Amino acid sequence: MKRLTLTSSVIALSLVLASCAAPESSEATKTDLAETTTEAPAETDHAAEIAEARAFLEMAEAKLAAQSKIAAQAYWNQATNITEETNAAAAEAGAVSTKLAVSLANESKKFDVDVLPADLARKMNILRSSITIPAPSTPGAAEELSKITTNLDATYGTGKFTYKGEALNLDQLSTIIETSRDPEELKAVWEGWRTISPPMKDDYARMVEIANEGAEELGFPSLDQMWLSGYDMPPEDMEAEVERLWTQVEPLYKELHCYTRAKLNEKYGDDVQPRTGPIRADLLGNMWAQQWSSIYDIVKPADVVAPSYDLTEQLQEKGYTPIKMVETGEAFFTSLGFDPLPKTFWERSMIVRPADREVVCHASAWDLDDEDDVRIKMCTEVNAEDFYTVHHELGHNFYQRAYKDQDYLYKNGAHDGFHEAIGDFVGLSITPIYLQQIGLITEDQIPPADADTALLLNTALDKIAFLPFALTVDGWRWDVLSGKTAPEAYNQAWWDLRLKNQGLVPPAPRPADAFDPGAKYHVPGNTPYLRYFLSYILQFQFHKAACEQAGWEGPLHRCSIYDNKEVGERFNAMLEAGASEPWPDTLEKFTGTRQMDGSAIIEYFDPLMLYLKDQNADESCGW
Ligand code: X8Z
Ligand code: ZN
Repeated sequence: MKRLTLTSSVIALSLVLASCAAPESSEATKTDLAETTTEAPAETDHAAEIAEARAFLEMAEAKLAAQSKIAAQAYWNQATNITEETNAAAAEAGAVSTKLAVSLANESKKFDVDVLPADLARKMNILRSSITIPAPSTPGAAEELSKITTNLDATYGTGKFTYKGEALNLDQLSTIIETSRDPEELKAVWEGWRTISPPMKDDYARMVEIANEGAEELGFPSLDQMWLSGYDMPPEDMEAEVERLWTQVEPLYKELHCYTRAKLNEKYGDDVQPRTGPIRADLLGNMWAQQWSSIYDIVKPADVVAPSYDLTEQLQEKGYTPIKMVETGEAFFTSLGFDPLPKTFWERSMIVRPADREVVCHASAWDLDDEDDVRIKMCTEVNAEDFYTVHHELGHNFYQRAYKDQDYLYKNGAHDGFHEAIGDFVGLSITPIYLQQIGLITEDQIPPADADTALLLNTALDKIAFLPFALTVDGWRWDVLSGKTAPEAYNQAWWDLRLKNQGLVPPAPRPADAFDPGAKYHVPGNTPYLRYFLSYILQFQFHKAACEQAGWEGPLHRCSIYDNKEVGERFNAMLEAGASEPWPDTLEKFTGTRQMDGSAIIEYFDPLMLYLKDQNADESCGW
C-alpha cells in the first residue's frame, strides 16, 4: 500500500495566471460577505444604482468569460509544450487577462456594496479581489509581470540536474529521493534539484514588488491580505482559523515526527540522523518532505500485522495503464451518480509525459470553456501515488462540471480548499474492501482488523506530515508578500519556518545564493498553498459526514462511499453550488456544521495516536 508523493498540481485558468486548481473565476475574495448577505438593503431605495450594478456585472462576466477561454487555450498550449513561442503567447494572454481583471476591479469601486442586494454585493467582492497576482494599471506593468510569471513557470517546468553524467528531470530525481536509502545520494540529489531555483530569485522579488503595487491599487494593504480575504471573513479572522485548526492536529504531528525520527535513527545511525532534534529533510522520501509514505518501509511497525498487499504492485500486476487508472477514477464518480466524462476529455487530456517536448509535469486539472471541455494534464506513472493523484485531479474536473451552470463569477469552489478536497475526499474511500470490489485485490488480501495501525500509519505519513508543510509554504509567502521578509532573507526565513513548523533541517548548510522555496512548484507557479492545508482538514470532515449519511457505524478509515447514490446526490448538491453562497452555507448542507474542524481527522487517526504515544514513551519528543 505504498503511496508515493504527489508531484503535481491543478491550473486555474482564471481571469489571471495559471494557478493550481480552481478554474474559471480564480480565487474569490468575499471579505465581510457574511455581513453583506444578512443585511441586504431594500432594493427600492437604490433602484438606479442597483440596476447599473447589475448591468455592469453582466458586462464584466461576459468579458471575463470570453477572455478566460482565450487565455486558457494559451496556457494549455504552453504547459503541454514549453517553447519560446508558447511562453510568449501565454505571457501575452496573461497580460491581457490581468489588465482586464484589474480594470474591471477598479471600475467596480464606484459601486457601494452596502446598498446592493446580497447576490450583486457578493459578485462585486469576488471581482475586486480575485486576482492572484495583480498588476497596477501603470503602463507596461501587466506585461512585465506576465513575462516574469511565465518565465518562472517555464524555468521550473524545464528544470534539470545532471547526476552521474545524466541530465535528470524532476520525476527522475524524485524517484531517487523516494527509493534510495543511501544518505550521500539523497543529499546530492536533494541539493541538485535546488540548483534550478537561484536564477529565479531576482525575478521573484521583482514580481512581489509589482504585484504588491497591484494589490494596493485595488485597496488592499498588501498581497498577503488579498490572498487571505477569499474566505468570507476578514483576513485576520482567517489567520486565526488556520491557527485554531493547526492547534487541533499539531499533537498528532509531533508524535509522528518523534516516531519517524527514531526509526530513521535506527536505520541510518546517529551521524546521519540523531535521535533528538530536527529531522534531515532529504531522508523523508519526498523532494520537499511534504508527504512521507515512500519511507513506509523504514518506519513500518515491527510489532503489528502488516497490510497484505502493496497498491503499486497490485496496479502493476493487474496490468493497469495510466488510462485505466483514470477510467477507474472516473468510475468511482459515476458510481456516485455523476455523468461520465465527455469524449473530449479523453481526446484532449495529457495523461502521460510526451517524449518529444518539454511540458509542465506538475499534475493539473483544466476547464477550457466553462462548459464541457475539461481535461487533466499529468505525467502519470502506474503507482499508488498517481492512482490517488488521478482521483485528486478528477475531483477538480467533476466540480467544474457540477457548477458549470452558475454565473461566471460563481464558477469556482465554495473556497479554494473545497476545490482541493473533492478528489481527496473520494480517495479516502479507496479502502481494501473497495479495492476488492473493483478486482484490484482478492478477498484473502483484505488486511485483517489488526493491520489497521499499519494502514493508518501509511496514510498519516502523507496526510498528517503534510499539514505543517502547507503552513510553511504560505507562512513564508505571506511574510514575503507583506514585506516582512526582504529578498536577502528569503532562504533563511524559509528554513526558519521549516524548522519551526515541521522540525526539519537541510542535509548541510545552504549556499548563500540558495532560493529553496523556488524549487517547489507552487512558488514559481504562484499557486496559493493554504488551500491544501484547508483541504486536508475538510476532506476528513466530508468523509465523516458522508459515512454518517451512509449509515456507517465502524471506524472511519474502513468506510467507503463507493456506489452510494444517496451520498452522491448530496455531494453533487454541494458541488453544484460552486461559489454562489458563503462557504459555511455550503459546508453546512453537506456536513451539518458551519465551521472547518480538525476533530474528524483526529478521530480518523485515533488508534494510531494511541500506538504512537506508546511507542514514543521513552523518546524525548520535539526538536
Ligand atoms: O499540487 C497539488 C495537486 C494539484 S492541485 C496535485 N497538490 C499539492 C502538491 O503537490 O504540492 C496536491 C497535494 C499538495
Ligand atoms: Zn488540486
